[in-house]
Amino acid sequence: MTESQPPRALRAAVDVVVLGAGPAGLVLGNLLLSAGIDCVVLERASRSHVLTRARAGFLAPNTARILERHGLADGLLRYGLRHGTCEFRTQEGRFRIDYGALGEAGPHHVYPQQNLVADLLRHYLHRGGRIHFDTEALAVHEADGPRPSVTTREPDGRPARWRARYVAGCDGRHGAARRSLPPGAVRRHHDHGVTWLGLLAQAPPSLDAVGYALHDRGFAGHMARTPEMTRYYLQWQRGTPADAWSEQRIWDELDVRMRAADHGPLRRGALLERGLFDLTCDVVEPLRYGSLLLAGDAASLLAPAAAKGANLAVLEAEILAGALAEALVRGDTGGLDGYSDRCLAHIWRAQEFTGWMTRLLHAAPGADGDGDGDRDGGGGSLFQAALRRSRIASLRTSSIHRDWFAENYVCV
Ligand code: RFL
Repeated sequence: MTESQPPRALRAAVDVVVLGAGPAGLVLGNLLLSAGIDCVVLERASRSHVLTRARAGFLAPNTARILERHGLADGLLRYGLRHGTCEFRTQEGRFRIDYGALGEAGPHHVYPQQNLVADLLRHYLHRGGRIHFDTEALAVHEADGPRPSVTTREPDGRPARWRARYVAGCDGRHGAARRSLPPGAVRRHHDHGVTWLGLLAQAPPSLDAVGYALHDRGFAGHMARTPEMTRYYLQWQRGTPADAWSEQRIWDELDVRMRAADHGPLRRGALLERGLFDLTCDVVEPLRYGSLLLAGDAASLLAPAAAKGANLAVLEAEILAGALAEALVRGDTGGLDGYSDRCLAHIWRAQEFTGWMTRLLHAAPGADGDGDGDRDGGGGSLFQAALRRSRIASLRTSSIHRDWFAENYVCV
């Protein structure tokens, strides 16, 4: 804040300021409005950016149930695809797990995250919700007291301050909520040592399953998004720019790793998006600091290998909305007191499975030293490769292992 730009008059106080208009923030905003709680959502990006940001697609059965319970699932149920099968491709051949038919949970709904966000925003506005785009939260202040505030940079570039009873930090891993945590906050962080090149192809899915290909040259993945769009992933040399390869080279490499020669060609199309994702993860503990509460990626970041992040964000938003409603409507803060522990149990279970899945799909380069001196660039050491083969064999042959996989794959 500079002297030539004095803070704008204090914005009217609200019960809850929600930072971020992703799945966590918009589910929370909708549920708070339904409970009669005054809130405002502050979003750094523009409306058009928020409505076109392609990320998640696989939504778990429990996520669909939560959205349905609160009247937010119309688009998902109408346009979402159902997906209940994984196909693993290895040098020993391929096999499938019909995870949607195993266990009790059921299949995933495949629905692009930007469509879900558009639905959530439409419902939020329809319920009378207030949202400010192009408004960046800079810091959360006085979270240890009863009247926290948020300083922002408004769309015209001037600073402002918002007062609230509670602040919900749903602004992702690089947001203001994380930056405002007190010095004692713990962020447990792990780097799986693997990078993915994430691709969005304007091409129909090539198989009617999630495809996980394990190859000496590195992992490749296939995930449907819509009948016209497919996500592909390539394990990538960290440090190599995303645009280092031509489209032709990328498709040729996907063909090799997905073993198209044995299992059928991939349906090619223009690559609309390329992004690099280091497979890192972290958890902030606890998730509550007085009047500041974290949810979604702001609370915990997961590697995308097991498609859990958006699902956790929705679950945590529902739990947080219930706890805030109890506190603000009935004066009972028990739900807020237990919020962190309740969510962390889900988060650590999701982290554990995601870590297992990440180790199944790749041996991180240089992950161990088995002394054989025999390392390859993409797949890691011989020891790691042998462990992976054994894990895969167990998954292929053990019905108990497949049941375990099915339960954990869709559970949040
Ligand atoms: P989001 O969606 O990042 O939204 C946070 C919002 O906060 C805004 N923001 C700020 N606003 C105000 N002030 C600030 N200082 C701010 N800083 C940031 C941002 O602009 C943004 O609008 O977090 P949220 O709501 O917690 O949701 C989390 C999910 O987006 C994320 O976990 C998933 O996308 C992860 N993920 C997947 N999750 C699944 O459940 N299923 C999947 O299939 C799946 N696929 C994926 C994924 C993530 C991927 N990437 C990005 C690595 C596929 C990919 C490629």
